[in-house]
Amino acid sequence: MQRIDSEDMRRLLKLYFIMGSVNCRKAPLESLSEAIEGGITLFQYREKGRTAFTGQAYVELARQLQQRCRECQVPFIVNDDIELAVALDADGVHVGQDDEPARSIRERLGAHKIIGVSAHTLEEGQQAIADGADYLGVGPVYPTSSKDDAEAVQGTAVIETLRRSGLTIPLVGIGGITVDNAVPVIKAGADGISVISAIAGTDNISAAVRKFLMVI
Ligand code: TZP
Ligand code: MG
Repeated sequence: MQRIDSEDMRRLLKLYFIMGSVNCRKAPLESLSEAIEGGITLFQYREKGRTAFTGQAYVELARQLQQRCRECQVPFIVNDDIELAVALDADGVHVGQDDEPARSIRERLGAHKIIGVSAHTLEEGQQAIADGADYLGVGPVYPTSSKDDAEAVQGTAVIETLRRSGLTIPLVGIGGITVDNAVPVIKAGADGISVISAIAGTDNISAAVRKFLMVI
């Protein structure tokens, strides 16, 4: 199978929902189901934080969420954990700068899986592209409380720098994005936005997703 086409990747990045049990107000499966009903285009399982599930519970939740994604044809991406992605035959992985490079992940996953890499500078973006990343996650655009070890807030500057430098790779903005501040991220050159709390932390998840889709 072939590597994902970049226009298909761009479409998937439009509204990329990221979540783990720690981020949810209601049951994770319910939260995901509502987000899918609202129209998210991609999902990432990111089970991190002080009270995150581990062991069997961690794997079991991944399976449940993946199953729901499969039923609804929303690709299922795993954060960081390449072993889990392989074991579940997930649609892809997302890794940070401290994780294994995209090049060796590609060797393990094969050409057809989606590989996303977090980039905070032009150099990191260029390296990820050279290593074969399918998309970049760029941020934090705005202040966020969903990532303990988040880098400095960068506004839309890094996204603009990447685009001005001629990088055309599919790219998503992340960090503190809400319905009210999403538009500048797209205007800066992102193909979509990644959101945790402004979706998982609301009471009416499907309504929040629909509002995001309307503004972007
Ligand atoms: N990487 C950079 S910021 C961030 C991650 C995972 C957290 C985004 O969460 P939120 O709640 O949408 O700010
Ligand atoms: Mg990581």
